[in-house]
Amino acid sequence: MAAARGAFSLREVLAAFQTCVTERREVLLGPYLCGWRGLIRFLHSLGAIFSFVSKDAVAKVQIMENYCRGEQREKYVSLQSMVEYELANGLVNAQRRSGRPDSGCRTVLRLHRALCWLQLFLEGLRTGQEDSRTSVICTDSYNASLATYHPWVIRKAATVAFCTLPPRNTFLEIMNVGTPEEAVAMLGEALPYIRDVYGITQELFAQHKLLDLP
Ligand code: 1PZ
Repeated sequence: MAAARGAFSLREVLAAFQTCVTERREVLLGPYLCGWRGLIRFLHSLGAIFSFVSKDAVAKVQIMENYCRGEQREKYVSLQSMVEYELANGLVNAQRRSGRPDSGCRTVLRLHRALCWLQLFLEGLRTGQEDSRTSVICTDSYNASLATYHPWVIRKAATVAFCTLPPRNTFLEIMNVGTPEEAVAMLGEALPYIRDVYGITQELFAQHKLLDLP
């Protein structure tokens, strides 16, 4: 049904994060970016008021896709190989707007911080009361994560946009996973994988002191 309407399900999007982690606990960039592309598509369905968010997310995913297709593509197979390569070649600590392109590490760090928000937000949705407000869940998870890194004007714009989010049950329905109950069950299955990707990335970046890249 969903496919017939040209809609797509958040189930497949979240499943991309499931396939990110290899047996050796490496995070593969291919499925990681696929997951992000899907999230951005979903974000489009929430309306133009979120276009300032999706523009930035698209720009960051594009930077990473270019690395993954570029001359050094074999260095950009996993987050681990990327970190090793960029650090070994002094590509990481360049000041922004120094004329040097944004590194993969600083770009992934932005997506990684957003993944923290996503995790909190989806967990909030999953465990929320039926009549709880999506905008409140979203604002709380944003304030507990991403907001720390954003200037006032972005925090303000984000807070305004969050107010347009539909009620929790409607939101669960537009995820196109089935009934709200089915969506909640899917979140319960998918969230541990997202948490895993987040945890591995956090540890990797902490280990190499990459959590504050400008
Ligand atoms: C369900 C509702 C979705 C709401 C999305 C919540 C996230 C709000 C984030 C607003 C930030 C957008 C504006 C751009 C900010 C950039 O300055 C920062 C830092 O990058 P830099 O300037 O250092 O290059 N960018 C970010 O923090 C990355 C934000 C990515 C947000 C992706 C959201 C994906 C939403 C998925 C929806 C299910």
